[in-house]
Amino acid sequence: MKNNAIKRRAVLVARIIMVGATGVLVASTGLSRFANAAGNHREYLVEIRNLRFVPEELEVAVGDTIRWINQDISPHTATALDGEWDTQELIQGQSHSLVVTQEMAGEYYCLFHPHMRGKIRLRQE
Ligand SMILES: [Cu+2]
Repeated sequence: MKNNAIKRRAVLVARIIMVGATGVLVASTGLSRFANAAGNHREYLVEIRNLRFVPEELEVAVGDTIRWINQDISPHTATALDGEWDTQELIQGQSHSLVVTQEMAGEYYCLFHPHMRGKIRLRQE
């Protein structure tokens, strides 16, 4: 009886951990923005999937961080149209973070798929 209760609790704890992990997963793929540990600056997530940047447009402030993660089988980059900044090649599951600078405002694309476009807007804070 006592053993069963302990076992049940262990299963329950395992379930909670799993739900927790799933929650994090949903949060990281479902939200484009979340506060980072550093405080004021935010971190934004752009997923690259089905040959698109999701979301396509971001409004961010200088000092925020954008993380691009490639969910596609094919490799991609996020690269400024003028080549001023670049995530380098990201294979499936890989991500790369950049701290937003004034110069990053504007359109960017994927070096391998030039029709893939994203846009960064700067928010004045
Ligand atoms: Cu691409």
